[in-house]
Amino acid sequence: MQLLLIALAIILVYVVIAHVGKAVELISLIKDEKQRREDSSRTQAFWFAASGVFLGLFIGITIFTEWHKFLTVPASEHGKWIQSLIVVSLVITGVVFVITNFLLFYFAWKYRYRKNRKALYYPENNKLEFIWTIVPTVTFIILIVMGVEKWFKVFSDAPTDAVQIEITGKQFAWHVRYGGPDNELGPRDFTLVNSSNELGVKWTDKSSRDDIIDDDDIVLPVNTPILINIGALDVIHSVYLPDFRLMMDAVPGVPTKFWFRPTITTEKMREIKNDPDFDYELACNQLCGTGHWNMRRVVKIVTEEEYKKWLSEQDSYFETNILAQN
Ligand SMILES: [Cu+2]
Repeated sequence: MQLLLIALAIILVYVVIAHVGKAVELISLIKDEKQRREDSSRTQAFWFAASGVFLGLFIGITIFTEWHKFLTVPASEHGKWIQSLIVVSLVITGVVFVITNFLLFYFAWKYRYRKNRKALYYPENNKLEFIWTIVPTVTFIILIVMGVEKWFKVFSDAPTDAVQIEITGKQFAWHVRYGGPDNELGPRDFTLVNSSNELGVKWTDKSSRDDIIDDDDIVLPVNTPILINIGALDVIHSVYLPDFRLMMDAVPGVPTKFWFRPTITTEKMREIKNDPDFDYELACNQLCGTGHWNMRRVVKIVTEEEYKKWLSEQDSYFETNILAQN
């Protein structure tokens, strides 16, 4: 019985709505056509402008609350340059975005249809066209020149005293090899690759003997140039160190490299972020297969003294693995 009453009530509400709708339609037919167009134009313009206000609020609040997640503190020298380029580009495009979008929504409201208003015929204005061609052109040239200048600095040759390391990607891990006490990476030869020498390091070469191959956290000194030699054994991976603003593809058969100078130790960054568990990370930035997510390594940036101490405690891979096996 109760269900039947509810069903009847729903049907009744539906009938009332349908009749009200019909009545509104009849009234609008009585009004003249132009007035109807003006009314509907006002409604549409109002909701369009309202959606603009909503969009503006949404974007503003998001930028305000999420900005710190978007651009974290850059932990390398060139990271600061890249950050400043991003900020300058964002400020310029942001101002233009706000002005043009405000005008878009405002004009849709201001110039809505009104029955007593005639449209103005305004075919061209050469001065205006000249301004809106020249201003963006000059702005873009300035941005590009700033970017290219930094590009050449980022991709310049590494200083000769740079700490040499090698990062090689494979499904699904990174092989990290350090130059060792002589800071020189021993040569590799693909004909030497086998199950106990995946990288094909030429162990007969003297410079290979002190190389360190370590599967633990990557340890690097602060304020020292570091040259990463990058490669891959199977598919394309990508060496991604977001806090240092560093990313370079690891391509099989095509050695790539990138040098950078970390400026903030892990300890210091933990203080800056007020997060005692923070760690820099190396991630793979190419979807390289099912275990892609697993290619994470912790990177520890330590003081130069700590780095020297750590280096002196490491065993040469040749002595502990190759010699011991034979
Ligand atoms: Cu990968």
